[in-house]
Amino acid sequence: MTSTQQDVPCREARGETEFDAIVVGAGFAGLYMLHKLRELGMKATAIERADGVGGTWHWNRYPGCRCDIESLAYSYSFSEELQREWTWTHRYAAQPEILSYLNHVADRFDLRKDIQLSTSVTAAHYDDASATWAVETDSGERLRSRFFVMATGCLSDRQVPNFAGLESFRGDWYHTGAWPHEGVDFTGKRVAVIGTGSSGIQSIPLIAKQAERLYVLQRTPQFAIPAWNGPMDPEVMRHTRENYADYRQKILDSFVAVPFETQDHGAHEADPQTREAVFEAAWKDGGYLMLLAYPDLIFDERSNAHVSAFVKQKIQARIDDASLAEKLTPSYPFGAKRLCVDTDYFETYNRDNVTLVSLRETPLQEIIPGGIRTSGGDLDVDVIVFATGFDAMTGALLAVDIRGRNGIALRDAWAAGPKSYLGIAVSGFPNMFTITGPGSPSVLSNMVPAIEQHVDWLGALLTYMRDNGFETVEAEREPELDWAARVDEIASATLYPRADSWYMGRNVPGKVEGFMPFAGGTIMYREIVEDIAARGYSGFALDSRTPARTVEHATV
Ligand code: FAD
Ligand code: N01
Repeated sequence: MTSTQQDVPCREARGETEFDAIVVGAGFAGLYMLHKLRELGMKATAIERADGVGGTWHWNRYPGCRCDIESLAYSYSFSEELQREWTWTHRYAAQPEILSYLNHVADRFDLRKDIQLSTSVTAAHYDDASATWAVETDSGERLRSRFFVMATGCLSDRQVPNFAGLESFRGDWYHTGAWPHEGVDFTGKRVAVIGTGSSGIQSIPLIAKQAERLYVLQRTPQFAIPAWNGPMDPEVMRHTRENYADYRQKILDSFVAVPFETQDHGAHEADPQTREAVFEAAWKDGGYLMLLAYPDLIFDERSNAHVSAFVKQKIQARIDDASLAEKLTPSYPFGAKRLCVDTDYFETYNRDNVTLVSLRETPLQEIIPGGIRTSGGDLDVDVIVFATGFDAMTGALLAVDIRGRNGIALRDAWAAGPKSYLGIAVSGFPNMFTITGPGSPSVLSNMVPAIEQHVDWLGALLTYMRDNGFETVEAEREPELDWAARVDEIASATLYPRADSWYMGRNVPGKVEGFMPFAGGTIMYREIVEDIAARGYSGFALDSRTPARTVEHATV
């Protein structure tokens, strides 16, 4: 048995059904949350649907999958030993390397013995009398805990569009977010990739190299910046390792938790030559940070027009055929959809075996046994790859039947869109927490520091409760509504609402629209939540009532 396999029987079989805390998910968030709860002396368990730890990095094994935040920054900071002993081999590590890192974390901190794999949490109901959560899984287990933490991921509820006829398809189909562990051999195959977001853009160049023919079905063109990925410079690795404290401080001091120095004025204020030089330097550096070349690019229409024009011209220069280049050029504000980071994406369209199918011109009508029918004709294919994304931020939370005080369902509480205090807690749902939930910076920042910040903040809250004899904590309604209004207000000062993005919930038919993350940046967010903590967790109701229950294991 390898260290990645499950080596413990289920909790119920071991007679363990009562916990101080149950964590759902074993990705970056679930693993660190479990570790933190253990540090606090709690009896905790994590429950994970997958048959291994790693979350995103367990599920997304498509060709080309890698991070788009540099690995030195996209990694945990909570353990000095961990960051000193790990060596990243590339500027942007590929999925297998990030997965090995997370497996290493699970082993190094001996987390596996408290992780139940291959198990989905299906329901969690709060019982007011005992102030506990009753948690059910798809294996029929019934567990109980005082605290309930959803670490289920912002991008884990994958979406296969409801195309007519998919069941009739004779070939194979895959979603990038549930890629077979053994890989897929496209040699000699005619392949269609539907979707040109980050997953499509990473996988398309590699699939094109292997497949006999590739059709890319594009609904919306995307902005992508080259990664210029390459092996990690050993000197950079060594220097960072020896100065991690400084490096992590730069992360804390940055707007999106990635070390970067931006300009001190807006792009539209700069003279054209300087602006061009700044954009050129950001382009040469590559990646997501292009969006931060000036601080106002996502806030100011004029500045955004400058960067959009610059990047569009760069995109067009990468494609030989001018009319094809036009079809591949986005028309919404730069960065308003999640910016993609690519390796050879646009050049792929210069290959003879690649055809772009614009679904705006020739809409997809149905899947047929031999392929895909569009209004422009049939595409004969052997394999369909759905790079069609996720029901982001709320999908995995609402997939569980969560009921709070008085049986209120989270699905009902959020019927008009998610309302959450700080993206961490929801009124009516005591002792329940969401790591990087809607209303926190989460997906607008480097996610690993965002996760660590939430887990650390929760660790401090739980310690405060223990020290002051509080049994329950619950977000109050008014502060929650005020926070939601603030999230909306900041979002409306940005250009994000101008694109049909998953940030806005517009990628899922029928989903309530609204900008979900907190767009004020990680520095402002951290200051707010730390201030709230310093004021005795204002906006939270803390209750010291001893509930009518037998607490066998509770140590907080
Ligand atoms: P996840 O890693 O999604 O883990 C959640 C886990 O919860 C999953 O394993 C899931 O199976 C489990 N789960 C969900 N519901 C249930 C249930 N009901 N019962 C049991 N288990 C459940 N972010 C960045 O900042 N930088 C990047 O470069 C980056 N690259 C990405 C690349 C890809 C392909 C994708 C899809 C996302 C990327 N992200 C990136 C975002 C990424 O999701 C986060 O960085 C991070 O990995 C999230 O960790 P998590 O633990 O919060 O969630
Ligand atoms: O998903 P997406 P993703 N018919 O939603 C199209 C992170 N990530 O998996 O734009 C036809 O971005 C859809 O079209 P449109 C990152 O945060 C990071 O690619 O909605 N097309 C779009 O083109 C990212 O943002 C990396 O018009 C349909 C595509 O499918 C997030 O995860 C790598 C359709 C979906 O793009 C999600 O990325 C991967 C339909 N019915 C993921 N429905 C890194 O690089 C959807 N589409 C680190």
